This record gives sequence, structure tokens and C-alpha cells, in this order.
Amino acid sequence: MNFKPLLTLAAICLIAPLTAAPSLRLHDGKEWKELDAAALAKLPRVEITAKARDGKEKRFSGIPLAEVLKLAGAPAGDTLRGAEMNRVVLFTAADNYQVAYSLAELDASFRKQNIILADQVDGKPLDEYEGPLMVVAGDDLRHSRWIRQVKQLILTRAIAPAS
Ligand SMILES: Nc1nc2c(c(=O)[nH]1)N[C@H]1C(S)=C(S)[C@@H](COP(=O)(O)O)O[C@H]1N2
Ligand SMILES: [Mo]
Repeated sequence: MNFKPLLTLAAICLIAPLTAAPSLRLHDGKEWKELDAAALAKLPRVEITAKARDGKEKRFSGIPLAEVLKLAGAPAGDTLRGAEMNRVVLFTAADNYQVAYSLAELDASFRKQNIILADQVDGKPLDEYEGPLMVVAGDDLRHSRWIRQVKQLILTRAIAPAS
């Protein structure tokens, strides 16, 4: 008997639960969109190097945040101006940790971009503590905005109180 298919199946059953498929909920200001692993896999990828929490330079790869924001219909480049400049992106992680970025700082026409939605470090999927998706902010001197286990992002606006 050929045990190879059985062994392969057993390996998949053991490994699959350890590497959760990446997915992301996206709110564009009007409604939620679900980006499953297949939708995320269609997006362009980039690789950056950044100093991780342990002080070591690592290669992070994943999706440019601008590509995800495009799917939310976010203004970008020349259209990100005037009344759009109060746009913010609110990220929420699995533990409900939340971080806001301004849309302009995620735009390649404002800053050389090295803030990405990473799914790999040094060629391997992020572990379950950081992944499956983590925002990596390559230029940040502190790691507070490296949002581990990011689950959703909301494109919204920073609005001043009425009075
Ligand atoms: N999901 C999530 N991501 C997070 C945090 C958190 O509490 N939850 N803390 C942030 C802060 S303040 C820092 S300094 C780093 C901490 O990374 P560490 O847990 O690897 O030390 O993760 C950032 N990302
Ligand atoms: Mo921190």
C-alpha cells in the first residue's frame, strides 16, 4: 500500500491549524468588505528591511497598504488633498489593540513607503504571535504601531468636536 497520500493528508491536518489563513475586514466608510486569503493573494507584494522588536534587521514582505486602501476607495496621490486630509485609517487587532495612521502617511506621494501589511519575515510566514498579518512600520523608532494579528481596518476621518 502507498502511504504517501495519507502521510501528506496527516501533515496538512497537523500544520493547517498552526498557520491561520490571512484575512482582513475592511470598512470603507460605508460598508464592510471581507478580504479572504484568495483576495489578499491577488494583491501586489513588496519586501522591506526593518529593525524588529529584538533589534535585528529583518526582511518583511507583504502587501503595500496603499493597495489595500485602494480597495476601500481611498483617495491617493493627487486626489489626497484639501478636504481629504483629515482621513485616517484605524487598525484593530485580534486583542482589540487599536492604532490610527493618517492616510497621508500611508501614501507613496507623501512619504517613501515602508509601512506594509506583512505576512512573512525572512521568507517564512509570521508566527501566530505576530501573524498571520502584521503592520510593519519600517521607519518608526518605536514598535507601538507594528500591529500584530491585525484583523480589520477602517477608513474614516478625524473630526473635531462640534464646539
Ligand atoms: N495586537 C497588538 N499589537 C501590538 C501591541 C498590542 O498590545 N497588541 N503592542 C504594541 C506595542 S506598544 C509594542 S512595543 C509592540 C510590542 O511587541 P512585542 O509584544 O513583540 O514586545 O507591539 C505593538 N503591537
Ligand atoms: Mo510598546
